[in-house]
Amino acid sequence: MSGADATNARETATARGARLRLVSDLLAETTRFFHEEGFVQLLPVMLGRSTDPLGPDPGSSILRTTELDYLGQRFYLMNSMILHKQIAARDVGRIWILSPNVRLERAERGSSGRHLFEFTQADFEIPGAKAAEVRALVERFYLGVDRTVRTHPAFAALGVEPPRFRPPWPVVTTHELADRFGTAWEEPASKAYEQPFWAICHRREFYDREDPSEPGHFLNYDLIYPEGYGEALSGAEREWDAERIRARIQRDGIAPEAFRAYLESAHDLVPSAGAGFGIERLARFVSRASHVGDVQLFRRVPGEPIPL
Ligand code: ASN
Repeated sequence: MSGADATNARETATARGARLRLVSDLLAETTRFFHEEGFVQLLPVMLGRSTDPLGPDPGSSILRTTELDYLGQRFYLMNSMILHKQIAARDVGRIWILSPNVRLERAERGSSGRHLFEFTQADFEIPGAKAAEVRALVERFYLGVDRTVRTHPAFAALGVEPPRFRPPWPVVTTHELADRFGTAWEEPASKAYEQPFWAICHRREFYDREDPSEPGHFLNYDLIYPEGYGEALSGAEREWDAERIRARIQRDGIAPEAFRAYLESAHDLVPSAGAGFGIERLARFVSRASHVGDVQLFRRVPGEPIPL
């Protein structure tokens, strides 16, 4: 190894160590926050009899959901725990989970800077909550993140300044965003903003509630990071009426067999709202990493060769 190569390798190892320490401290802050807000932490499931269809959603591009047969039953690897969260909110109350998700994204997504085929989201659900209450909770969470990063030693090691979080953040409909930035608004809109913003009213998965008083209007919300970093979080008030859920599954044209187990468990769901935010995307944004894979020790970037 030349002297320059050795210096680069040392710098890379220092940056990696700093980012891993930051991820660890962001996890500690996330745990502290949900604990103080009165949530029960559940352990994740990784295999389910039904999972998130991740569609129809213009932002989703998975090749397929991974399935396996085990002792006479069909299981799916978790795209997300959304369906389990609804049951958990009904049975337990305010819950949160550090949930590993496997999403087999297309190889092209590897260059977006923000896609991984395996990542962890902090996923929470609140019985009886409305969208505005969830957005306020998330904004409180980011004030804690702001305090954590302000004094964190990783930034001196990385030679970057963490962003400041100054909620409350603007709420914009996807219709307004599409008018201003085109249908693929996420990246240009993210580049145009200097603070995070909320994008509301996405037409997507059956579990996001359609406003009964305004059909075609959806009671969901995404938090978008500024400066081109893109989506941070997605969430919604949920569709909880079994008949409406059935009708939405049919309207979306998705195979009902994959949701039979969910529909059997979903008989007396309660109204709820929640969201999930990617831990790696949070760490990427605050540490100004060029790729979300840079905050993982074992990179899971679509299309890259994976050593282990
Ligand atoms: N976690 C998201 C939610 O709560 C769902 C997802 O990850 N697709 O709505």
